[in-house]
Amino acid sequence: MKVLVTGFEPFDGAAVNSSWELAQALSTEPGVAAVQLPCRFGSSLQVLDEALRRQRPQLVLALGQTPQPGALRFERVAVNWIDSRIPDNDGLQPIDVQVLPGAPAAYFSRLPLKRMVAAARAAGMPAEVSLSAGSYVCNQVFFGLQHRLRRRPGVISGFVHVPGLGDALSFETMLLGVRAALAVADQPELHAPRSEGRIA
Ligand code: PCA
Repeated sequence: MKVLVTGFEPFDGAAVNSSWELAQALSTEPGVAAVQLPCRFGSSLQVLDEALRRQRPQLVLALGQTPQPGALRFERVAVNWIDSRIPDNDGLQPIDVQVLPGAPAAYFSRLPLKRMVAAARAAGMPAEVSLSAGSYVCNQVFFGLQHRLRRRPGVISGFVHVPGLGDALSFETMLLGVRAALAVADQPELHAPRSEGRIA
């Protein structure tokens, strides 16, 4: 399976971005390509598009760094909304605008999140499903990724936020967790028994 893993360049004055360090480490495995995305509203999706065209991946795992410590956050939802808390690396700070005007309000991840969370935990890395990827460049990329792949249901794609390297967790532990999660990303979601019921 051809896999594309993306990570971001450092932002907000930092020297490194853990998401890019992890993406590079994952790309030593066969079939996995790593691409660095700019933390810039004006060019992140262009660079992502180029990577999708070049690699034609069957699975895309986009990574970004979160200030929230302690766990991998497997993002459930990408929203069509940007509301920047800080300027991006071009000094732009868009407030209350859509990622893609006219596109749907939100997309879900296509990753088997619960299976991946379980795999990361089994590898010793705390992990959880998250219901918000924020409203900054990570969410822009996540939304753009899901929108671009919306008519290609065979491609599995989604976004995971990872803690920074200053976190108490070692890089090795994070890498083991993300690697274990990636290894099950093409498998079906874990469903609790009787979870198929409908509401209303
Ligand atoms: N984290 C930021 C953007 C780039 C990154 O690594 C975010 O969470 O939006």
